[in-house]
Amino acid sequence: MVDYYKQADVSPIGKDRRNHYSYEIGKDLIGEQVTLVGWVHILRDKGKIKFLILRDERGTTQITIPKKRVPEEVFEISENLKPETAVLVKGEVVATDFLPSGAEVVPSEIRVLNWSETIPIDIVEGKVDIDLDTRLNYRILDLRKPRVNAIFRIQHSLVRFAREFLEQNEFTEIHTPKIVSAATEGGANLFEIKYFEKPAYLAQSPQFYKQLMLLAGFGRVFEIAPVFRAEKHNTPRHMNEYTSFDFEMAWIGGVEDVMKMEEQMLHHAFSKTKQEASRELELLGVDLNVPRLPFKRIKYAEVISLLQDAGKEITLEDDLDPESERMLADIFPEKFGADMVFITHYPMELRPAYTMPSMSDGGMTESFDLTYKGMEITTGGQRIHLYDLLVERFKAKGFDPDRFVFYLDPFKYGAPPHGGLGLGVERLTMQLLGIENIREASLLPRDRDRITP
Ligand code: AMO
Repeated sequence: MVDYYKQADVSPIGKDRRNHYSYEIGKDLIGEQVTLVGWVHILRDKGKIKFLILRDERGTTQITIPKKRVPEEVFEISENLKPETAVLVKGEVVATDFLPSGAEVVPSEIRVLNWSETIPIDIVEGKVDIDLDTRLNYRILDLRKPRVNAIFRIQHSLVRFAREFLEQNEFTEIHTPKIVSAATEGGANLFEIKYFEKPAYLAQSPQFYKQLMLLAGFGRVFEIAPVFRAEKHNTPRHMNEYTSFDFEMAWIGGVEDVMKMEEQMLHHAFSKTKQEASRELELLGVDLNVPRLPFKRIKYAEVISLLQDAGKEITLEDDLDPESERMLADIFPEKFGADMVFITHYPMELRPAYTMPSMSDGGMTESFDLTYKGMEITTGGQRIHLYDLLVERFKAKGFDPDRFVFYLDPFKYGAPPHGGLGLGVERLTMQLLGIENIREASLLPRDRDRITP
């Protein structure tokens, strides 16, 4: 049998198992034997003593290797280590005054689990400033940086606790097709794909299917999945694939029920993330401000007036452009003392065909966007559940109802009043952490120029 380990000049983990993470090495473990695994983060060679900063998934700790106090072979191995070598370290935790943790590890054994070639980018942050494009080319290594990794642990926490909230509130998680036959959000940014003999598209949103699942008898549903937008331009807040966090609820009294559910969900997710991801937030220097309930609500028409007052040339017929959003990032905190603001009652022209027209505000809709520090992070609203009105609105938007029979037809059979929303997971993350470019909030971003790694 080939001994692959011998061939590669490395050792197997064998029976040894990690019994601590690096960040746990502190005063309370002094005198204990520990087994750690991870990567060589930094090596400082002071001749007769070497310092190895070991990095694992949760942090770093110092392994101090004094020639006099460690077995000869341990010192020898330490001379061959290079940044990013994967190692297993066994040793004793000893006290030190030189580290904030008050403890370090003196090894009795260092085992090389895998060698690393010289890395093309620095994992140790702050050493060399490289541009985002280069970082993304080496994204797998880039993600090893503790601060970059932390972004996704925080994202995980936000999604985890938002999901937890929905589960506590009778929502069922669903998985709908991403290969679809028609646009949901209008045709402009649709990716066409080759699907045997027929044209097909990548889903822009689970919109139709999440609604249809309410008609199928699920009272409340949610889905967290990729969606695809053929945005032509590279902007700091658009990608061509992003993670859409959608929910949809039946038997609502109005759009207010949807907004209430969202604000409570985000309040829960933010509060729990503040506790559960405190180390990651601290690493990024972010003091997470849990938004106060209820979030402020303001009508679109009033937002337009506020922008006009601030000197912006804009009318009710216009969508909010990036400049408007930047202005609102200042206006909202000043006026309302809040980061989270719902903008409601958008004009019918600016909303998709499935949006419920408003009965109180003529020409407007029962819809909303949620803005966070000025940027739109969510779109939602009450949907049309009345078949005739739905067909009328499809025609008014220039869509041929015959092409949407699969969606429209079920509305003939007692569709419940309902509404819901779509939240961009990366946008939520970037706004929360103060990240400038949405690509940094995506593990492997897809944009006009990038489909690798
Ligand atoms: P909308 O198209 O506004 O609404 O999208 C919902 C949310 O998704 C995020 N988002 C994006 N994030 C990154 N890159 C993009 N190109 C991008 N486009 C949108 C934003 C936005 O608020 N079906 C409706 C939702 C609904 O009504 O339920 C929809 O998709 O955060």
